[in-house]
Formats: sequence, structure tokens, C-alpha cells
Amino acid sequence: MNRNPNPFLDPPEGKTTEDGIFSEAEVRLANRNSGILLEALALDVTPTGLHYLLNHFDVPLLDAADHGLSFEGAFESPFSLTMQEVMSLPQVTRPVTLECAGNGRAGVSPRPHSMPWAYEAVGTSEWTGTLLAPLLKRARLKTDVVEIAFLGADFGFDHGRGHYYGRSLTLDQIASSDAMLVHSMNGQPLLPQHGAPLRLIMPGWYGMASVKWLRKIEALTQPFDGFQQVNNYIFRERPEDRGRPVTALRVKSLMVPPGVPDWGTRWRLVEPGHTRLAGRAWSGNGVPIVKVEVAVDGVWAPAVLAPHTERYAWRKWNFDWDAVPGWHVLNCRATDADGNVQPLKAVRDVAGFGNNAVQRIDVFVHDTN
Ligand SMILES: Nc1nc2c(c(=O)[nH]1)N[C@H]1C(S)=C(S)[C@@H](COP(=O)(O)O)O[C@H]1N2
Ligand SMILES: [Mo]
Repeated sequence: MNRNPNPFLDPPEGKTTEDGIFSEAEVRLANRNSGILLEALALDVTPTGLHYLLNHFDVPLLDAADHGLSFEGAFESPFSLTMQEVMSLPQVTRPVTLECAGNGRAGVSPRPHSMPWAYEAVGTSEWTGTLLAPLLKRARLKTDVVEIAFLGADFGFDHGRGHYYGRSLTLDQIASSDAMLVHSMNGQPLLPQHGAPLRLIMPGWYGMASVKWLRKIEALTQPFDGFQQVNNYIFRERPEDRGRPVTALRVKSLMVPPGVPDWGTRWRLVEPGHTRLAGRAWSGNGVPIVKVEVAVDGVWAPAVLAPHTERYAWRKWNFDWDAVPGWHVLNCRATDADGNVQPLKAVRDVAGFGNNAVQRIDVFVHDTN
């Protein structure tokens, strides 16, 4: 008989860490979960190898040839699909900006133990696949269905709970979205780390909803109680709060760091004179960006927005700056069509979710000579 207590079921608490000092455990997470290189914000579509990654557990190495997606639970006509069948359904390609709900966590104080993102957990890809809604129609929901759960093939532990990564959406959330089952990213089959061979993409939401390595879609007559749904991805101001589920993206903007870096310090050196600052802005549920402003040393002025064409993709902006010698602080701030504006300081959140506070970049402009 096994008498060893299982530490996975009663793990030690992750320590809250000091501002600017990262624990070895955080660095281990950061080494697995790469972020976009901010210079790639110059591009409409993020090259696949520069798209950020967030994988809770190990990447399942699935074979597309024998992967299936099953529709189970409270459906009148449950069925399953091979990848070949998925490919033979009507296909759509959409650029969608994904951002991790933990993006900005490194700027939250106290910082909870998790992936210590600064700004880089965001990217835009052209996703190809088939829309979710017609498949649910084909499987015919029973009348008492309240939610649809999406289960991945990756298993692991978090806070003592062993589980397959899984998330759910209500029928209203599905009806008001363009959720899709995708097999390709930027014209190529999904890479293992991005959910091959099949994942969900929930446009306009934080990334946690876009379940990778999708193997099962289950119709539920009770709300889904999976760990990632009810224990994780909840906004809480205090640990004892019931909180609110993390859903749509919050309004945000980022700029391409201007000038050139120093290898070790990452300080930025900018030439004096005319500098074109540029970046991207986005918001949740396809709500358009209506304004971006840039602050140079705390003085805000409007940026120029490029035309907005793609509902779920970030919008380009630029700002002409006459750089004068010395140290400067640069910020950018977006406003969406619903009037949401980025805050200047991180809003308190126990797990460090949804930090859309304005980006800060310090630059040094050298003297002309
Ligand atoms: N099965 C599964 N799906 C998942 C995750 C995961 O760990 N397992 N991570 C989620 C989170 S938190 C994010 S932000 C996105 C990241 O997608 P990407 O790695 O393709 O950028 O995938 C989501 N889907
Ligand atoms: Mo995430």
C-alpha cells in the first residue's frame, strides 16, 4: 500500500514576491512561456514563432491522423469528427488578437506567484478553421443545456487539483461571438505548442477561453465546475471575494520600443530629432478603438489611428515625436468605443489578471554632435 502523502494534492503556497525580484519558480515559468518581442508590434500579423505562449502543463504531442473531436453530453445527436472531417467543413480565416489574462502581472503589487508577464503576452494571428455554432446546431442541444464545456488533452495539477485543462461558455456567450475551431495559424497547421491539431478560438476574449488540444465538447445542464473555470481566471480584489469571471479583453495599447537597446540593461537610446513612435491598440468583444494618446514626460497628445478593418484584430497607430536630448518617459493609452480607457496604475487583482495599465518606456536621447 502506498503510504506516501501526495504533495500534488496539498502543495505548498506559492510565495508572493518582491517588486522587481523574481523567484526561480517564476523564471522557470517564464522560460517555458515565451512572449512576443515588442518590435513585432510593427506587424499586422505576428509571425508564428513570435506569438506568445501560455501552456499550463506539458504540451500534448498529438497525431492529427488519429485525433478526434467528440460532441458529448446533453446533445440530441452527439457525434464526433476526425481532423479530415473538420477540414471538409466550410472554412473561414480571421485575424484575431489573443492576449493572456495574466499579461501585465509583473506590474501588479504584491505580485502573485504565476507567470510574470510584463507586456508581451499578446499577438495577432490569422486563424483558419470552421465556426463553432453550426456544429452545435448539428448536434442539437437538449432544452435544458446551460453551458458548453471545451476540454483539452493536457493534464496537470494546480492548487491540489488534478485536471484536464477545460473551460466553458454559456449559450449566450457563444451566440454573441464568432467562436471557431481552428487547425491552422498563419496558413500553416497549428504547431504543437499552439494546440495542434485543433483548438478553440474565442475572439475578443482573454486567451484562457481559447482551449488548445481540443478533444471534447460537452453540453452541460449545470454550470461547468472545472478548476480553470471556477477557481482560476476570476477577478478578485481580496482573496475572500467571490469575484467576477475573467471574460473579454480590456482596452489596451502597446508601443514598439523606439531606438536601440543596451543588451544588459535594456535601456533604449534614441537619436535626437524626428522619431516616429508606433504601436497597436485593441479592446474586447470586437469593440473598436477610437483613440490612442501618447505621453512624453506626462504630457498627453493624440496619436494617429490607421483605418480599422478587422473586428477582432488590433489597430495600428503612430505618433510623431521631436526627441530632445535627455531622459524621457513615454506612455501610450487607448480608449474604446464604449468609453473604456486604460488606467494609469494597475488595478488591484489577487491573481494579477487584467492589468491594462499604460505601458511605460524610458528612453535616453543623446546630444546632437
Ligand atoms: N488546453 C489548454 N488550452 C489553453 C491553455 C492551456 O494551458 N491548455 N492556455 C490558455 C491560455 S491561459 C492562453 S493565454 C492561451 C494561449 O494561447 P497560445 O499559447 O497559442 O498563445 O491558450 C489558452 N488555452
Ligand atoms: Mo492566459
